[in-house]
Amino acid sequence: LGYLSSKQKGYIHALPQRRHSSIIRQSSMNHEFIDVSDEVRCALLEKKPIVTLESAIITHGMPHPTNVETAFQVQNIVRQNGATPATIAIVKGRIKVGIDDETLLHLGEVKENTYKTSYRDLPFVLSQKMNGGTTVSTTLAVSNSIGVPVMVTGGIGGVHRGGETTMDVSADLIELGCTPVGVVCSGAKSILDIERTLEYLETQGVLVATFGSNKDFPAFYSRKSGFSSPYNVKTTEEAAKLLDIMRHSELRSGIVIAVPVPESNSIPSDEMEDIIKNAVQEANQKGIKGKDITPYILSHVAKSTEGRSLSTNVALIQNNAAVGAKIAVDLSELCL
Ligand code: PSU
Ligand code: MN
Repeated sequence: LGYLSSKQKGYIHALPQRRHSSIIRQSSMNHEFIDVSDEVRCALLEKKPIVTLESAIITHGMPHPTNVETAFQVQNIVRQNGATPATIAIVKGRIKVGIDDETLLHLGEVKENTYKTSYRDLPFVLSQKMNGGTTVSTTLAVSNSIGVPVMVTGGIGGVHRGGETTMDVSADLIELGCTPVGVVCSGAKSILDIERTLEYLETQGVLVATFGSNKDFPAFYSRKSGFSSPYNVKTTEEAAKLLDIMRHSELRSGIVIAVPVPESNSIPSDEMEDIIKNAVQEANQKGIKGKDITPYILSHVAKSTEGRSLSTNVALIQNNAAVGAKIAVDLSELCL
């Protein structure tokens, strides 16, 4: 502020505390489109720790009935660890924050007319009054709109293999770049180009930290990807401190807290590599494109590993829910 006159400086300091400044482009949604459940509303009013959860993993990421079983377990794990779960999904064109059990069962069972809703899909799904499973990108925007800085998922989308020519880069990375929310995940699947995904996150201003002392950015099924995270956080308190700074400094971008899958549930990366190569090749041969690629490869991998990848997927998201809830609790106890 050195170039301003003292009068101008005085004026700046007299400005009211700025929230969601128009200078910074943050993803945020008008509350008119959002219905908040009673449980989540109470938690918000009482400033209790809350964790938001995405729902594309329920509608498109996992087969039935594992998807609904896992979704219920994850909500309970968040509660057991002292936070309120807020599963975000779209029901008949309304964005729901916190969904009741019946709705969750329905979304997990009936796949027709249920859209995998990434950020760009929102106007369509809302205007057609459809149901939608929200990807990380959409869930981030909604989470920020209601002021919840912690979100939990299994894995984030990323730069796809061959993305340097196809330009298939998940909207998750773009939203992370303009939404100050911490995403607790197990890194990104090695169906993606992890090296370029990390580069892209750096460009977007997204801090990436592996949880624990392992340098590697985790590769979802495997604890190691062969690529280092720029940072580590050893405890949930340390992670909470990052999110606290993110909020109070009014940064534009989010943070990725990458939690390696528990050792006993991990699948070594060399074992996954062949399976993934086949899946990517088959997707290319069949001409699978765009938003259908991730779900296609996920189900192919689940079949090739005879369900082992699915139980790994369940284990890691359960673990992420516990870590995410603890971070939310620690964050609520911090005041800067
Ligand atoms: N990775 C997974 N499981 C998932 C997804 C990613 O291991 O279910 C879902 C998430 O909802 C993520 C989305 O936000 O896929 C990314 O899709 P795309 O690559 O089309 O952006
Ligand atoms: Mn894509």
